[in-house]
Amino acid sequence: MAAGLPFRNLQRVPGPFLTLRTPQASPAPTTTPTAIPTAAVRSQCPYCGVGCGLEMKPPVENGALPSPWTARGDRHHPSSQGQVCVKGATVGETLEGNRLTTPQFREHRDRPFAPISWERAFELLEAQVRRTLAERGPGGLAIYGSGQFHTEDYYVANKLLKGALGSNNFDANSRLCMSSAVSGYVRSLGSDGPPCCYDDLDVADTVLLIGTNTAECHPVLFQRLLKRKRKVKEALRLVVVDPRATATSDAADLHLAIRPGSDLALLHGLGHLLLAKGVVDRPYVERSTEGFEALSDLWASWTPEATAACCGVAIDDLQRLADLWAGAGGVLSLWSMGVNQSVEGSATVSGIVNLHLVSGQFGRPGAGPFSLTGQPNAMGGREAGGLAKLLPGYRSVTEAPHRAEVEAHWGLPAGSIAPESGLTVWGQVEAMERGDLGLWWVAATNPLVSLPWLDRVRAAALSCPFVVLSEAYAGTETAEVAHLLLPAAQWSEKAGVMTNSERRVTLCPAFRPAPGEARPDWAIFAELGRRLGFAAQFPWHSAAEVYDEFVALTAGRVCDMSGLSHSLLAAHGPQQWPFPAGTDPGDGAPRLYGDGRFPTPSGRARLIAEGPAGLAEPPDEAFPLVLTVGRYLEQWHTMTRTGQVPRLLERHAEPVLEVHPSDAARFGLLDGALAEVRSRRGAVTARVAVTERIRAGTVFLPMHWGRSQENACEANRLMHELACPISHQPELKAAAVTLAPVA
Ligand SMILES: Nc1nc2c(c(=O)[nH]1)N[C@H]1C(S)=C(S)[C@@H](COP(=O)(O)OP(=O)(O)OC[C@H]3O[C@@H](n4cnc5c(=O)[nH]c(N)nc54)[C@H](O)[C@@H]3O)O[C@H]1N2
Ligand SMILES: Nc1nc2c(c(=O)[nH]1)N[C@H]1C(S)=C(S)[C@@H](COP(=O)(O)OP(=O)(O)OC[C@H]3O[C@@H](n4cnc5c(=O)[nH]c(N)nc54)[C@H](O)[C@@H]3O)O[C@H]1N2
Ligand code: SF4
Ligand SMILES: [Mo]
Repeated sequence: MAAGLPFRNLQRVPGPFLTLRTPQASPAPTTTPTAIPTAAVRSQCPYCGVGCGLEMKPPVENGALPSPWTARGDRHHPSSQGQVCVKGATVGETLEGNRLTTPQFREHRDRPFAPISWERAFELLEAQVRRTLAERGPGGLAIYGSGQFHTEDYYVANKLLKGALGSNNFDANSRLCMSSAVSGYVRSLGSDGPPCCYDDLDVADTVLLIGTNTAECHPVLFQRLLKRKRKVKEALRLVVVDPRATATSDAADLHLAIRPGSDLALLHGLGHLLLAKGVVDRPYVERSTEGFEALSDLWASWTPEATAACCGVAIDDLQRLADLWAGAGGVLSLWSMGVNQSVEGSATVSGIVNLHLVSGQFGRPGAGPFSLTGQPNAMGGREAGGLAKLLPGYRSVTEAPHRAEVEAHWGLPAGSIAPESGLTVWGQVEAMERGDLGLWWVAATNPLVSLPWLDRVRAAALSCPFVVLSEAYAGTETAEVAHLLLPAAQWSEKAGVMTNSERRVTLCPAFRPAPGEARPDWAIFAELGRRLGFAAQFPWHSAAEVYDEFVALTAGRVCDMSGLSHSLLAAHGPQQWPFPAGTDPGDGAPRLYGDGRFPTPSGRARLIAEGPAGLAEPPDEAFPLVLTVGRYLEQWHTMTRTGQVPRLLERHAEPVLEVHPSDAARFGLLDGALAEVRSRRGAVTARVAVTERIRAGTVFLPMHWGRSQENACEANRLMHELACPISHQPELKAAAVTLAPVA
């Protein structure tokens, strides 16, 4: 083993950490259970950020093959009250098939993988980390993780990379998903953390659903709204803003089919009309906000005429929207990727928050700006510091006091954590192109389907000297570019904690054995940490111990969870944060900022006045249409799990390109025939559905079918990488394309 680590940042890291020490004996690597429980087990659904409670029933042996674990809604889970959708209900059928069961390695990408031992896998990892540090320094290491990690996985990965190894190049697929919501909340309110809760859905009287197909992507929340609406139609008004008609807009009182990328203009235009109606909570604005003057000047310029022209909607519809907002006792805004995945995502999130603050629709039941998180633990990732600029407890690597607090907690010398933001995932791709990365470690995400501009990502990854993939399943698209595959124990096989959209934390217990030699992600990161000489930093024997260390670091922060532990969650069920030490079970806060005080230097929320700039790649003569990419109810992302359940493929057996009749006529396309969709970056072929449900000039593809699927249609070969300059979230909802019939 190499005796020293010649290249750790010599100025920054004094003392013993310059030399990596001899490997230490390791605690048992996994927490997977040996005995299968006989009674039902409670957990959180591992799919979307609604975070429904599931009750998992063990297999029954009836002579033949044992049945899979079966799932049903957990009536005791406060977030979902017994409800589930088709994905949650079928999760038991996805757990066994097609799993990765041993580490595998190949030296060259043109060779097949060969199974290796964990011992050998760690030798390879350790050697590559040491080589990279020696040749390129900490900046040559990068990890790309996922909102499907448990909080413990996130915490340990970040401690390893940002703490022990001195590289902030940890990013997660939340970059593609929630980072505009994070930066929007931080800029407007001073901190991340959605201020609302699901009970607000039961008391709001107008709900604005902007850039979200809630019916398909957060179905249990949508059913909760529909149930109320069915009882008393007038009790609840739904407004949907989406360039497509969707299952969500089908239930709406008002659907604004805006031009893609024009949301910010719409919000400012709504502000204009609210000002004109005098819907301004003056005392609140004066006491609790700053920046009103600049915002009202900006709103003044967004007349109904200007707004309608920019958004491509009728002035009457704008007026109706303003009337609904003005007349409502409680307005709740829900949003998701149609807002976040935009070059002006952060400004648009703040645009939503602005309207709530100014009109007094904030901080009380049934009112507020409520970001719907995508993944089951996107929230936990934010809490644990799972983006390139973050540290645990909603801290930032660029704040010296934050670094010092975390270094002290981690038992690392001052200066161990680098003071600059690390590489975002697209920054990691560009770093590979430049030859700057010696190790790209992808875990719990499938970027060879989900990142934009896939041909470029593939070439970049293939040029990287060492790509590691921690995966639960075999044969994913990203495995094609990897050297080393690490089999991951997944949800149900490892204990861990997830936080859902309403800040509710649920313990997900381990109740099935992991297949083969699969290990929990956190245990893999911790083992490597010990082998690199950081035995004191990675000492845990269980996820519960990891969690205890993490929550202690949140004390006094907005996301204070210092009163939580695995044992408390096991005994008392899911809890909402803030939950400081000493909080009684059930006494977490349903809402934030009800007192009108905000964690900004002035204690006031900031009204952000930024005008819209439009799409990064607007349509033009050569590429006259806007392609938007989204989801189907029955499929989860890149289909590694849901693609295994035949029932889930019934409604959409293949991806379908939605085209408006006028565009179909213009490009000579017939319903049911094949079309080529071409952008500046590549082309794919898809089956056409001619439908009035999409706005003319816009076409839609689902994101799910990557190139390993039978009906492959890699939508993201077409997408560009241009991103919001504040959140660095790419504009995954819009690229300019053209169409042609395929013979
Ligand atoms: N069934 C299912 N549910 C899921 C997931 C899944 O894969 N499958 N994934 C989860 C994850 S990680 C996420 S992030 C969420 C995503 O949840 P959503 O954001 O609701 O889902 P999408 O289909 O990506 O996009 C939502 C809508 O944005 C619209 N849109 C496109 N461009 C614009 C625009 O410029 N403005 C506006 N206002 N709307 C626009 C699209 O037409 C689409 O209907 O879903 C979560 N839930
Ligand atoms: N054009 C376009 N592109 C998009 C989007 C869009 O709307 N439009 N949406 C974006 C968004 S919001 C998201 S969230 C991403 C999602 O994109 P991805 O994150 O790439 O999608 P998943 O299929 O969920 O990938 C998760 C992987 O982790 C594996 N896995 C599951 N559990 C575990 C575990 O415990 N440990 C490990 N190591 N592996 C595990 C699964 O098998 C799967 O391969 O896509 C983004 N891409
Ligand atoms: S709504 Fe989301 S969390 Fe609930 S069961 Fe469906 S996929 Fe799971
Ligand atoms: Mo997402």
